This record gives sequence, C-alpha cells and structure tokens, in this order.
Amino acid sequence: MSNLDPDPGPPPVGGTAAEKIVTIERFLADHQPADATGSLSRLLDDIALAGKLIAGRTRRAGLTEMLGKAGEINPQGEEQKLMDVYADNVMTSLLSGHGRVSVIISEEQPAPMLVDESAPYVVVHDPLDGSSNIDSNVSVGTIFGIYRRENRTIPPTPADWLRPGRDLIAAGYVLYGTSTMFVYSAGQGVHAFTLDPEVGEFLLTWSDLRYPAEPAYYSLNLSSAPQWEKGMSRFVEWLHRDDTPTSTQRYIGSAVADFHRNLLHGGVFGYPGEVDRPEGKLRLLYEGAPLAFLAEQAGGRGSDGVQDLLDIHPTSIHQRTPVFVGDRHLVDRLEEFLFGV
Ligand code: AFP
Repeated sequence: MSNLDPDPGPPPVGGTAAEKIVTIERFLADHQPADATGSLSRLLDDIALAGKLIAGRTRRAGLTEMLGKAGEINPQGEEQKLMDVYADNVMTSLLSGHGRVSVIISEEQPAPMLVDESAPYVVVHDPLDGSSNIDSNVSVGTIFGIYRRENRTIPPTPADWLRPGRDLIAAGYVLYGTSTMFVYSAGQGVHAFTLDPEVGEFLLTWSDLRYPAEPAYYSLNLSSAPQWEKGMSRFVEWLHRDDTPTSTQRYIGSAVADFHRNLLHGGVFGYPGEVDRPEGKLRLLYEGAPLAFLAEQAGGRGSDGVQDLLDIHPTSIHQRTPVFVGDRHLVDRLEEFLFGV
C-alpha cells in the first residue's frame, strides 16, 4: 500500500494514518531534536536504503538463483542462505565508511566488526531473519538496533555493545512481505513506512502505532509445546478459555512478520525456552531487545518470562533468550503463568 493511493484506508489499529505524502528522509529530518547533528537520521536512512536493496533482491531471488544455500555455517551453527550473505554484505557496506558507525554486530558474523574507532554509533542487526522461509516465498525481515557510544575518546570496547536494550536509542525492522515496510522508533513512538516501488521511496503510512486494546492473536510454535515448561501450556489453555479475547493462534515462523501482524492487530509473539534448550532460539542483542524496544514504544512490552527483555545485560553477542513481545497485558499474564502466581 502506498499513501499515493487516493484512499489508503484507515489504519487497522491505534496509530495515525498518513494524510500527506511524507518520505522517510523528510520525516526523519522533521522529527529529530532541534540540536541534533542529523547523524542518527542519516544512519536510519542508510538502513532504509539497505532495506530497499535487500527487498529488490529478495523479490527477484527465484530469478537470480539466490534461493540456495551459501554452503557456510553461521555463528549460530545454522546454514547460511545466499540471501543471508547478500543482506549481510549490503548492511556492512551501507553502515561503513560514513563516519557514523564504529562497530557492527551481525548475526552472520562471529565477532564484532570494527568499522571506525571514533564514530558515535554501534549497530546490532540480523540482516535477514526468517531466511529459512525464503524458498517458500514467506515474508522475512531485517532487524536492527542502534546504541550511542558513551566514550569516544577511547577505542570501542565490549562495554559499547554488551548493553541492555534500555540503552538503545533506536530500533526497527524492514519487513519484506507483500509490500516492503520500514518500521522504526527512535524513542518517540513507532512509525511505519511503505516502499512505493514505482518511485523507490519509503512513504509514511502510519505514525505513532499503538497496540490495539483488544489483542487478536497469539503466535507460538505449538508443535514445541511438549518441550515447554508447564506454565506455558497453562497460558495457552487460558488463552483458549471462552472469557479470554485472544484465542486465535497465528504463527508464520518468521519473527518480524509475526511481530508486525501482532503490532497491527494486537497480540503476543513468543519463542519460549525448552527443557533441552532453556535459553530458547532467538538472540537477545539483535532480535529480542530491538523488538522489545519497539513493543514498549507501542504501549506493549517484552519479557524473557522472568524479567523485562530490555533489562537483561548481555554477556556475549550471540546470546540467546526466551522472547515474549507484544500486548502488555498478555506478556504480564504469561509471566504470572510461568511463575505460578
Ligand atoms: P531462520 O532465520 O533460520 O529462518 O529462523 C527464524 C527464526 O529465528 C525466527 O524468525 C522465527 O520466529 C523462529 O526462528 C521460528 O523457529 P521455529 O521454526 O522453531 O518455530
């Protein structure tokens, strides 16, 4: 959908539908603090450009033989897809060389990449989350988070990136779905832009997205239920009760797409810990924390089942964590079930 359409229709949720044509560049410039240098806006714009390039290649993946495996194993022990490698290269290229980013942490790289010792920002990202779905034409996404370095007089140290999500100054994702959307927050609400492929611009679609009061969905991989703690199953039983509004399960298996749908229509997305894998599957730094930051900015929250995801202090860059993000009341309730309150 583009806001060039004569009637883009009402937003499905809390949030303001764009009434004028506003490019992402213009929106970022208009929404930065008066005393800002503009470097964060330009960094977000760089990521939006990466999103356009990845979207273009994803769309043509079947034609350009990008659907296959790259033959390498990433730091998570997962097989890399050709598109993972392409998306990672695009992100690295666009984040380097402008004096804005000092260190890049990528799901696809075993160690932090030092780009520019004196630059102000650290970017954490998963260049193409859900890539195992690409072969079957299912939505995938790029997730990112941005930290500001506190001390630029010394070279970057792990203290610059092993930081809780509370320190994020911005986070977002690009969703490659039926349309391409750039959704971000720099701490003042969540804003969504749709790529108009005809003009090649991300145009404002909704500003200040909020979770709707009545959540519609829960998104959990129920086939893993036998491996979950008992509290998780009690939570799902509670969701199915007649007096609980959220009884419909929808699960894509692509975190950005599941999160995005639930942001628009209300609900919770989760990947719990399992008996043999209590830490779960998703990564704290570049999946859990950025999504929790967005959820909180939209009136929701993120938890690992015990504590707020944004309060967890990472000890390694590829650390995994159980993730529950979405509607605030559902996440609160889930914590109660998990801990038998
Ligand atoms: P891939 O990037 O390997 O496709 O994994 C996607 C993902 O990390 C996340 O996007 C999904 O929510 C989750 O895994 C799905 O995992 P299950 O298939 O185990 O439900």
